[in-house]
Parts: sequence; structure tokens; C-alpha cells
Amino acid sequence: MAKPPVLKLVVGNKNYSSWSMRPWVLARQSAIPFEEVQLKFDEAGGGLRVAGVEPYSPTRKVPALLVDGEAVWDSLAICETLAELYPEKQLWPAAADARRVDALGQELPGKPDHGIEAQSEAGRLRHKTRSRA
Ligand SMILES: N[C@@H](CCC(=O)N[C@@H](CS)C(=O)NCC(=O)O)C(=O)O
Repeated sequence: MAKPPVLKLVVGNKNYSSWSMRPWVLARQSAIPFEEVQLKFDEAGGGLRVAGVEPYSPTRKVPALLVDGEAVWDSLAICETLAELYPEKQLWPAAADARRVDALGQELPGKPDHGIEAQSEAGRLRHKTRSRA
């Protein structure tokens, strides 16, 4: 990599925002350097809004990743971006069939009513794919 990008990862309360923890754990575990911006849910406003998120995230949700100042939002899009920026870290499965199953896992949890159920289905398929290898 010529010049590593400047990464700023904007997250919410770590004990509430599992979406924030996805790219945070991935980056930390993979030793990818990033600056963390920690925002808090606005308790006074019912705890649903993230106070001060506007300058970072077009969707006003966390997480958001700024790559040299350019925003990427949605936890899995951020994980994909990190995988593209750091191919040597091998963050994504090399096998095409394993990537297809991961794509299923990526799509379903984004749909509000499909959280746990979709993830277990994706987990089952992932297990099936890996046991075939
Ligand atoms: N699909 C999104 C979900 C992000 C999300 O819903 N974030 C919540 C916190 S866990 C949020 O920022 N909510 C603030 C709001 O809806 O105003 C992702 O994967 O990043």
C-alpha cells in the first residue's frame, strides 16, 4: 500500500451498539490503525438518536468510517472497505462459495425483523459450506 489512508471510525456506546462493534472489533483484532470517535446515544431524547453524529454520517447512524475524510456507513460496508484497503489481512474468505454465503449473512441482518433468525440461518449455511471443504 503506497500511503495508508487516514481512518476515523465513529461508534456509539459500546455496550449498546453491536453494529458499531462489528468494524471496531475487526479493525482492532486485525491491528488496522484508526482513530476512534466515540459518540453517545442521546438519553434525553429517548436514547435513540446519536448525539453529534451529523458531521460524520449521512444516515445519522453509527458506525461510520471516514476514509481520508470520505464517509462509508453501514457496518458491513465498512468491514468490506477495510478488507479492500488491507487485502494482506485476509479479512474476507478466499473461497468463492464461502463469500457467497457471507453475502447472504450480510443482506438479511440489515432487514429489521430478521436479526437473530437470519443470522442463525446464515450461520447454518456457513457451517454447511465449511464442513464441505
Ligand atoms: N444497518 C446499520 C445499522 C446501524 C444502526 O442502526 N445504528 C444505530 C445504533 S446501533 C443508530 O445509529 N441509531 C441512531 C438512529 O437511528 O438515529 C449498520 O449495520 O451499520
